[in-house]
Amino acid sequence: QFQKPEDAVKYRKAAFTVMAAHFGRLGAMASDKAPFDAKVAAENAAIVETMSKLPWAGFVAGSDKGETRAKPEIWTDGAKFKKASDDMMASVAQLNAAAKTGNLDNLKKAFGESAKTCKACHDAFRKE
Ligand code: ASC
Repeated sequence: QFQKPEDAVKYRKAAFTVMAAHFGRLGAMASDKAPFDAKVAAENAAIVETMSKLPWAGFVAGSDKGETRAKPEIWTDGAKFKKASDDMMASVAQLNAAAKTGNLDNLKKAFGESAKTCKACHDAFRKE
C-alpha cells in the first residue's frame, strides 16, 4: 500500500488531521461554543466514524522514524495498541449513533467518551 515508510506516516497523519477537524466541529457544539445544529452534527459524526477506520493501515513496520510522534510501543506492544484503536473506533461509532438522535445531551455524553479514547491512545502511544 505504501512505497516508503514516510508515505505511511504522511497517510496516517492526514487521516488523523481530517478526523480531528470534524471531531473539533462536534466538540464546539458539545461545549456550547457553536450553536447546535443536528444536521451538521450528524454529517460531521459520520465523517469522523469513516475517518476513524483509516489511520491504522499507516502504522506499518519501520514507520517509527522521521516526522512522527509515534512511540515504539505501537510495534512492541501491538495488542495494546490494537485495543486502544478498537476502543476509539467503537466510541466514535457510538458518537455517530448519538449524533443521529438529534439530541444535544446525547452528543455531549458521546463526545466526552470519544475524547477519552483519543486521549488514552495519545497518552500511551504518542510522544510529547
Ligand atoms: C480533539 C483532537 C484530539 C482529541 C483529544 C481528546 O479534538 O484533535 O486529538 O480531541 O484532544 O482528548
